[in-house]
Amino acid sequence: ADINLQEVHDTLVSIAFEAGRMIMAANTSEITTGEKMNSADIVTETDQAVERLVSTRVQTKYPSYLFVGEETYVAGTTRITSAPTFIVDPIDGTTNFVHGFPHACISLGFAVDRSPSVGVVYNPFLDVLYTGIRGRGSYMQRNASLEQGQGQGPKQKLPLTGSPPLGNLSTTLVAVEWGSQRDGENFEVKARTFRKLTASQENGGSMVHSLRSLGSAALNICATAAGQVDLYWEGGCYAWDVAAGWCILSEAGGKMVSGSPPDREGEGWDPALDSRVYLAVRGASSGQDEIVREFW
Ligand code: LIP
Repeated sequence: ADINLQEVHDTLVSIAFEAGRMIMAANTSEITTGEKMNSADIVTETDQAVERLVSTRVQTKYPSYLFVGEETYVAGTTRITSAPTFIVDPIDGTTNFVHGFPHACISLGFAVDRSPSVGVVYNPFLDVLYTGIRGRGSYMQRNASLEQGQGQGPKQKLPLTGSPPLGNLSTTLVAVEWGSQRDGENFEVKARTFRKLTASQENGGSMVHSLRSLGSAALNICATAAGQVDLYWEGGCYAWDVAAGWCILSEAGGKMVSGSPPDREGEGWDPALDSRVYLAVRGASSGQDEIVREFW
């Protein structure tokens, strides 16, 4: 049967606003946190409640589509198949949420044939909405939850500013994250990568303009799609961190490379098999492949 991506998009946008109200209603002084892998890997009751809300809403409307969510994912069991699948992070940026740093979002992705086909990323703290539909472009909107004529911003097509050439790595602003894994080879890869990016060229580095670490994978990808940063690299994302943003980024002419060194590009990933390393590059008339090569 034909899948109506516009309808899925509209449904996800209204769920995102509802989830956003739930996140904003949570009293940060009363947040109870739990730990997953370690003390830097936080989950709150709000993450779980928002995921229940989203899964109930989408499964009521689309009972035949699959649902994968961060809080109900089972390592080694949950797979992304070619079936139409909602891929959801109820709060991306949980650490920010817990600390009251206003940079967290709800990330609602929808994949068909493992290809990110709809993306809705909503930051309720700033009331900024990012959306994308495969083949139909991606957009950013401020004051998104307000009514038209009551202060709602226009839908701005992404990327926000034209795309000047990317140049080389040394002229880029790069978003990175430490993530929650703080030991073993994964930690070493991150530390080495950050050092290499920031060290002067005499010290064997690329000396990029700077690094930014804002605490939400999905918002980092959206910032890349918007052209506010040139690149975003992370050595430990899951499907729900990237699914929605991936669609928004590709529709903005950007590129997502997964694997290190890049083992595949574009479509078709498996959270159980991937190295979970992702490099997002903003849209540009040229130079994306060169930047990817230079990065690795
Ligand atoms: C987290 C991101 C964070 C990233 C982690 C993780 P959570 O998601 O927001 O920026 O570094 O890898 O994905 O746990 O807040 O949903």
